[in-house]
Amino acid sequence: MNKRAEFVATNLEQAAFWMPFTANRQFKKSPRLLARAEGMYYWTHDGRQVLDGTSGLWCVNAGHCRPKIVEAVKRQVAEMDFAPTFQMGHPVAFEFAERLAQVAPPGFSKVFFTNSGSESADTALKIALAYHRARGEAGRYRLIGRERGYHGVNFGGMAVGGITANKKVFGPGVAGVDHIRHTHDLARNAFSRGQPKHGAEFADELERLCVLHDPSTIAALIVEPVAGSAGVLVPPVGYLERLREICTRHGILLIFDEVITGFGRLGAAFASQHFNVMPDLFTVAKGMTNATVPMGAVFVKDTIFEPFMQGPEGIELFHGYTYSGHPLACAAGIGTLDTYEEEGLLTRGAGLAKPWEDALHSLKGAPHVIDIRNCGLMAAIELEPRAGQPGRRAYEVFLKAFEAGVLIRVTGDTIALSPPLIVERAQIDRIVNCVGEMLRAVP
Ligand code: PXG
Repeated sequence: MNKRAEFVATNLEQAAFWMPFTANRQFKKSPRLLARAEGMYYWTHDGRQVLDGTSGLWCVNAGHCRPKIVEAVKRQVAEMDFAPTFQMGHPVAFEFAERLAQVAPPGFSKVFFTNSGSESADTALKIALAYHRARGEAGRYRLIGRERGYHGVNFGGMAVGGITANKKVFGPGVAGVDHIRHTHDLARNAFSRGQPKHGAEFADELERLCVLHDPSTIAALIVEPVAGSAGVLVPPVGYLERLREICTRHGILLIFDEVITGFGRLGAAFASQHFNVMPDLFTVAKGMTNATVPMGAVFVKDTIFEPFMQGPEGIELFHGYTYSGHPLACAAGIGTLDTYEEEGLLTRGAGLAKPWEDALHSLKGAPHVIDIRNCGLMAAIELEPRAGQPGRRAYEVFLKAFEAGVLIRVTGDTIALSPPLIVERAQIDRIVNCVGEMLRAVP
């Protein structure tokens, strides 16, 4: 055990660290501490090896501590720690933006840097509003999200998000927000492999909101192509196409939140390419720097960028963060893209998607399982909640799997899986077998 881990392990009950999205009292009574990582594995503070079935938090797409990324960050931190990007610039930010534009779908040639997925969501919403105004349509102010959507925890993303627990104690939030319904439909779609067959018509809810509010008041719709946090909700066949069509018809901008789906998770660089449906803007974070240094971005189509450049001379968008384009994050990002490219990781998931799907669906019939969903290298196993104790059963599976050396993630009674894109077939089997064993071990 290293010294720091030892300190933390012995002093946790009174620890200063207020942990995010964590049951602090419960955790600090029996902590789970990760102290080292490499490739597909973590090691706990007491030296146990744990197979990472979740890419950290859906973000370490290339696996842990990859040499190219580590080296790039080391070099950059010694050369220039920080430089401003407000009315100043530095080469590494320009280079990384260029490299990103090269992996983006055609037409997305502009990149706005943020520091997280939450900031990316708020930035995308603000760009959408400012875009309409720049074109003389200031009356488009409404923002539409979706039930069960997750767009981070800042006020904009929280408002368009649709996870009740993340909103209910934080007041009325942003005005002019509405939501379309989610696409989860267990009755018709349980145990679908890949995209479910039923539910394209859920997209027509957007049409209904257009009638209710008048489309000329709606600025943008934001959705995750595959909802992640809400438990891997894969879009029904034809659903995204229909959203695209309705948005286009009414002049509403379509924003894809690709914070989870971006950078190879579905077997293409971005979900828009996997589903062949193009948004007007899309957000990323997580896999963008392999999570080595926090960073996010909004990709913007040329046609969205242009009106901003036609206004009066001067600052075109009054928005940005001190750390937009931070040199360390950009260096990590370049090392990340190099790693993705050298190892073909942005498309590796396409070849693994079928074995992944087959392995997962072998759990159909295992105790408690009421649905299995998969897309690319994402998956969810939904459990029947234990009577009167929602979330408890999945949480116990999580604890037992961790004890057995496999890290999984649970949200409510759904187990979510998203291994690094370097995962091997034997490791897929290990993850799935471990989950199966723990499902049989919990009441
Ligand atoms: N959009 C999407 C689609 C996300 O999944 C964010 C925005 C916010 O990103 P930041 O970097 O601000 O956290 C996310 C984050 C989980 C889980 O297991 C998911 C996220 C974060 C933590 C846990 O469901 N997604």
